[in-house]
This record gives sequence, C-alpha cells and structure tokens, in this order.
Amino acid sequence: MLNQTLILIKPDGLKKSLTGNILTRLSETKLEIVAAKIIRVTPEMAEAHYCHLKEKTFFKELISYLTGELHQRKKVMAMVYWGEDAIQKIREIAGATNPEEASPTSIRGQFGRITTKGLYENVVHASAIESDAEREIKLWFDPDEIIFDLYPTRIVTTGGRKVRVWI
Ligand code: IDP
Ligand code: MG
Repeated sequence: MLNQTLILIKPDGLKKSLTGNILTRLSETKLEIVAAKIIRVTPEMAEAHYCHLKEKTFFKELISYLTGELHQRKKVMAMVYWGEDAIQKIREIAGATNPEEASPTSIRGQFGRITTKGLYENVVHASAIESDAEREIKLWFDPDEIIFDLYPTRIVTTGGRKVRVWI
C-alpha cells in the first residue's frame, strides 16, 4: 500500500553529526523523499507533536529534547518519505522506541541512548500509523513545501496573497 510518513532527525541526531548516516540508512528503503527542511521547534510545536504523551512523567523532558533545549542544538530536520509501505519500512529501519531494545542494526539501536534521567534519546522520529502520519505531516509541512499533494487542500487569501492550506 502506498503511503507517506514523517521523519524527524531529532536534535541529538544533528548534534552527533548523524544526518548523513541516517539519510544513508533511510535510503535503503528505496522510498522517495517528497519534502525536507531544517526547522526551529517552538515548545508549542513540540507539545502539539507529542500531545498524546501529555500525561507521561517524561513529558517536560521530552519537550525540552525536541525543541533542542536539552542539546543546545535548536533545530530538527523534518522530512516526508513516500512509497510502498513507507510507514512500516521506515519504522522498521528506525527501530524500537527504547534504544536498548531496538535491533542493533536499526538507526535507534545504532545511535540511540537512554539518558541518566531515563529519557530515550533515539535520534529519529517516525510516524507509527497512517492517522499519525497525516496529523504529523500536516503539522510540520504546508502543502506547497511538499512536491505533490498528499492530502486535499484549498486556497485561501491572506493579505492579498493566495496560499494553499490543508483542508
Ligand atoms: P515512538 O517515537 O517510537 O513513536 P512514542 O511512544 O510516540 O514512541 O514516544 C515518543 C518519544 O518519547 C520517543 O521517541 C522517546 O524519545 C520518548 N519516550 C517514549 N517512551 C518513553 C519512556 O518510557 N521513557 C523515556 N522516554 C520515552
Ligand atoms: Mg510515536
């Protein structure tokens, strides 16, 4: 099944200079990159991305992780990969959430660690299921930042300019 998935290289991945290694691993899937950017993450953005984990004890630490506060590296690389079973293929190569349980040949198994405070620093985010992918892609990207329309859009006029937004 053709689908699309959001991948983030988290601030630890950027701080450890892993961008090239991670992109090389991801290219093993032969999927297509349809969007990519480096972006500064506000606390609001991080909270929206991880809204389903609000009740967790590690939530505050997790927000500080994604904004880059924790690593003094305030940016992430966001990408959308598209193709046959993209979600499943990328999750597989990313590995399990806990880097100690992740397969040693997965990205998280190779490069992740658990901090002394217990946070899983697992260098990448990858959408888990289609509804997550849709929510996350729409959160991180505007329609015009993706090379083709993955979801329906409409045109709105703001300040005399026509822009496309997600429906
Ligand atoms: P996922 O990233 O594999 O989809 P989620 O459950 O969505 O896993 O959790 C989001 C992120 O929160 C993880 O990637 C990891 O950085 C962190 N995290 C998740 N569960 C734990 C935990 O039990 N302890 C510490 N950090 C965790
Ligand atoms: Mg998740």
